[in-house]
Amino acid sequence: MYAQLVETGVTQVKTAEQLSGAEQAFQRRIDDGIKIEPKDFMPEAYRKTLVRQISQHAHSEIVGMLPEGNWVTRAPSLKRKAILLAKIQDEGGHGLYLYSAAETLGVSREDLYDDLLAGRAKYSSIFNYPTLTWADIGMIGWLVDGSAIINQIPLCRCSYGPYARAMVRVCKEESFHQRQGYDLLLAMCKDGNPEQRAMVQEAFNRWWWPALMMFGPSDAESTNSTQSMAWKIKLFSNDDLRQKMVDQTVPQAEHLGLTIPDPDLKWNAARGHYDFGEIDWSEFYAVLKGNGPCNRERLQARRDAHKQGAWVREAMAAYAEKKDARVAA
Ligand code: BYC
Repeated sequence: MYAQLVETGVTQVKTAEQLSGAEQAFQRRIDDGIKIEPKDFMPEAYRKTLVRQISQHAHSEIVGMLPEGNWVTRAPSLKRKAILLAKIQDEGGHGLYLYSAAETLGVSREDLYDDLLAGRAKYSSIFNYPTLTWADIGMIGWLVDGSAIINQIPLCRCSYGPYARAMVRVCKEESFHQRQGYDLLLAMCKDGNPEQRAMVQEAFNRWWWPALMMFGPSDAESTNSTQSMAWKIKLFSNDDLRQKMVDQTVPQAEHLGLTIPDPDLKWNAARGHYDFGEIDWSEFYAVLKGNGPCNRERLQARRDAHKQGAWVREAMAAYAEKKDARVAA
């Protein structure tokens, strides 16, 4: 992760009196639950915040294909290979819907993608971790797609129409992704041998904490949350969604017979939630700065793919030009 290119210009949330007439009317529409569409008035900072979040989200989908792609040739059966291929294709599709949603805000896909390749744009921290064993593929489905669903279901109701609508299909597909991951782990844990169960526990130990980091910094450190929540780009805070993930996942881990790698995890009857240990935020910020285990490898893989795919883009552009010329003639 590197410094983010897009400066949204938001330093603090404006009070009602500081808003212009148009901004007040805009905020009223948001408060009334009316969706904002591309041609509607929107404050520049709202537009930039959406470009930032949607493009980071799109980049995450595209970079997120890499850790799983690593196992396509080594999937243990034809059935698992077909499932994995379908899932990875879905992630590519999500990236494309999201770049399209970002384009409705007046930016170009090429510019956004150049920002990714140049290391100027962020993508989710989680994709900078390696997939060392087949159990890691299960962990991505169960924990990473599981977290993604918790984060993205509320986005189906966010204030910007094109983003909200893109999220509906994305969430349906993420649900299949989560289930295939859990199914794979169930097969290893229930029908597998002791080595396979140990492989799942070892993968769980590596993925648990990075999955919790996906939800972003704690609310106290989340620079964008207050304004994004006022604009209903975000409907829940990072910590609230993280808590939801822990509460939902602990019983699922117990069903698999796994031990949560957190000695401080315990049910708090008074709160009606699990308490859990402190996240190592120094690791999170190191990954954001580009120093995670696979940051350099991930960007290099995207750069190489872009270079190797140049002929396809050129061929398609030449074909489109030829077709246009034929129509004009
Ligand atoms: N990784 O103020 P905050 C998938 C940054 S794809 C990296 O709380 P915000 C899948 C944040 O950008 C899943 N950076 O930010 C795909 C900000 O920096 P900037 C991707 C992170 O935006 C393939 C700074 O930290 N999901 O599921 O209000 C295969 C301060 O944070 C992270 C989405 O993108 C992170 N984890 O909230 C399988 C969902 N967290 O930009 C699966 C849409 C924070 O100011 N995005 N940062 O320089 C969101 O919901 C929000 O952007 C976030 C962060 C909750 C992630």
